[in-house]
Amino acid sequence: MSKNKEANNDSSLSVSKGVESGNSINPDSLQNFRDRNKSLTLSDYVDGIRNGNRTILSRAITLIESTRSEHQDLAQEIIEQCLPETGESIRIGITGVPGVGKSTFIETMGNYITGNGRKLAVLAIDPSSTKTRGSILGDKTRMETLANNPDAFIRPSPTAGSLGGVARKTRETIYLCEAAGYDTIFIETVGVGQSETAVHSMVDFFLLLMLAGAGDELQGIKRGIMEMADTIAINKVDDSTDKHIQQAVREYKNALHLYPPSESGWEPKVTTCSALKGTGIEELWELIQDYISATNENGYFERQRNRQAKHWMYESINNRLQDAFYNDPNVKRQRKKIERKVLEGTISSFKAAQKLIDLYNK
Ligand SMILES: Nc1nc2c(ncn2[C@@H]2O[C@H](COP(=O)(O)OP(=O)(O)OP(=O)(O)O)[C@@H](O)[C@H]2O)c(=O)[nH]1
Ligand SMILES: [Mg+2]
Repeated sequence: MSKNKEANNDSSLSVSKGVESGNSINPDSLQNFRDRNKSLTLSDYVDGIRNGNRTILSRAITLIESTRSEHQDLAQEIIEQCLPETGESIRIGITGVPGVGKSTFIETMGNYITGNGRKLAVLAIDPSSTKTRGSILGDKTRMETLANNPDAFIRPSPTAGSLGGVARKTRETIYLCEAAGYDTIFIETVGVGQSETAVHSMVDFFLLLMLAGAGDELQGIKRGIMEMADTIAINKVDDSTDKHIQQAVREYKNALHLYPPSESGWEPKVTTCSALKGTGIEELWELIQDYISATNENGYFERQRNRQAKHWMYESINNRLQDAFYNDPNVKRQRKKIERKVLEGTISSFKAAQKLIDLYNK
């Protein structure tokens, strides 16, 4: 040390050197923060997704969900480029009335299969979320261990838009998750309305969770939903020696026999599980594997996927035309006025529709 500096140390203006401290910001979070905020190019998105970067995957899904047309266009480009990496997963729909245990089940099954080396993406179609905004957010806390599982990715349902719009976005999100390396996709929905039909048209296997000891009328499950089920799992069977359970299994089996045999050649099964205790989960997963191999062998798996792809082409057309129509400035300006005339009875519904469509076509 030079004499000068030594002398300086005695000055009241001297600055003590201090101890070198470690980096107080976790470099990973810093990278995350940068990923979250910098604007990304098309190839940033595609590379990020292919490398399984969750932050970039989330951002791409946000583009899918955006109503802005430049976001939509970019999202379509990303999906297009990711397409070669898609299709290799097993897509499973999970439904059941509120409180049956869907979230608990997904958490338990999700941790079980990721423990066996699978990578899981959990998506949701929640028709109620338009009103309550973020009801699945509560779900995310109910799926706490899964939310922190590095092999699982949970995405809440998009909250804005019609069921058709939300379903299309979920369908597109499946592609991105597959390209990001998720080989198992769970799509959760509440078993009360039409959203099951939308989910059914995007999954390979449809699982219906039910309870024992309550008639299906009581459980609010529509007949059509039971007919779509590849398996009914009776949840909350914490004690499998319970006699009532065997009775419930028989009843559900009988109910399923009333439907015509499915084109898949698969006879729908009835199983029991306890999502809380984790029993019956492994057996159910094996059942799903059996279904996948059986339908792969007889060609149904591929046939169904093709049919779904075609279905979603037409759904997308309807959906996009609808979006374009309602977002058209002329239509936006006149719609309420013309609607009022219909309510006043000064113009017929059909004439009103024609007027608006003419405005759109201008
Ligand atoms: N005893 C028992 N309770 C369970 C089981 N599975 C879920 N539950 C409980 O049932 C309640 C509802 O479970 P959720 O997983 O939130 O049900 P959900 O179907 O996701 O409900 P919504 O999100 O409202 O549609 C919770 O208190 C769970 O702890 C089970 O196997 N046994
Ligand atoms: Mg739930």
